[in-house]
Amino acid sequence: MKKRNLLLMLIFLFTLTACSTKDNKTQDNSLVIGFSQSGIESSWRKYHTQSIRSELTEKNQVLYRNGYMDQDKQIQDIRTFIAYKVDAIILSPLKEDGWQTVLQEAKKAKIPVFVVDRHINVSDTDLFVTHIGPNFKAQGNRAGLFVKNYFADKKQKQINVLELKGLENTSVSSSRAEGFKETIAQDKRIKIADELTGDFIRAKGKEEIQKYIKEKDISDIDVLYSHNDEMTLGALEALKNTSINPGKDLVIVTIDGQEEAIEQLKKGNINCVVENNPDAGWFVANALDKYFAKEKNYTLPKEIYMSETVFSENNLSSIPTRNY
Ligand code: GZL
Repeated sequence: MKKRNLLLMLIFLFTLTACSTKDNKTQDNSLVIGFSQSGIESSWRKYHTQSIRSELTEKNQVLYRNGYMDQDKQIQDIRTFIAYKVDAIILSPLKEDGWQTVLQEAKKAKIPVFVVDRHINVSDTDLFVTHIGPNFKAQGNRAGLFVKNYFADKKQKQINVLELKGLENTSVSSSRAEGFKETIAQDKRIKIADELTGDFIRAKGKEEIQKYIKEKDISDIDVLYSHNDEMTLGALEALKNTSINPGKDLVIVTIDGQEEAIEQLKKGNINCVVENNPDAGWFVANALDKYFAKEKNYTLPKEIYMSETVFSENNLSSIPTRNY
């Protein structure tokens, strides 16, 4: 009889300990999170990183890895997170393709993946919990709408656009191009005369415009549509050595909303800045909370869009401080 009571006591004590350990984890709520960022190519990107890291670090341990615009390094970083058995992975992908295999490894390890900023192209959307970021196509639409409205009351027979695109094979570049094209099609005079690629990098944007000035006649161009402020600021540097008056002879439309671009907008050298909100921290922390709360009958939406607007001479006085 005594042995039986002893065994029952041991089982009871073990159960108590197991529950209390589990409860501690639940009460503590803190997670170990792997955060793979694509790079540090723009002030926008640096703020995006800081917003997510500072918000998540309040309650969790964050293992941050900078991919330095190298997808192979990002994939290696994700494998490190899997080996470390993190509770969740935040992926800010450089490119759209090439994630299927490593995300299948994360799924096999039962580690949820949250995609932020640019999107990924995978056959099985169960490989990530949700995508949190801007609506890049809408940003392209807004840029196109500014151009359409700018020329609406002008008699010009043809309006030539030079498009300075971001990094190829990324959802952001293809969607910003698609949205812009869709909206300018409403005015048959507006045509994309030429396309350059600046990889979202200031120096490359400057180099591409310098080359264009040498090889073609930039005075034939009415609009520069640039996929991000860094490349636009590089283009403005290149235009300094020409007789072109940016913002007057050449309408300039850019995306992001960096402080430096707003300063050029206020000087009249840029005509329109489409906001691209980098402040993703709260959205990411909220999505993690909801996911791990495992509330009955609640699943996160596959897309969580961030709010953003457009800045031009019409609302110069109400542009919030940019912080990036
Ligand atoms: C879009 C983001 C882009 C920014 C650029 O949200 O991926 O990458 O527009 C950055 O500044 O390089």
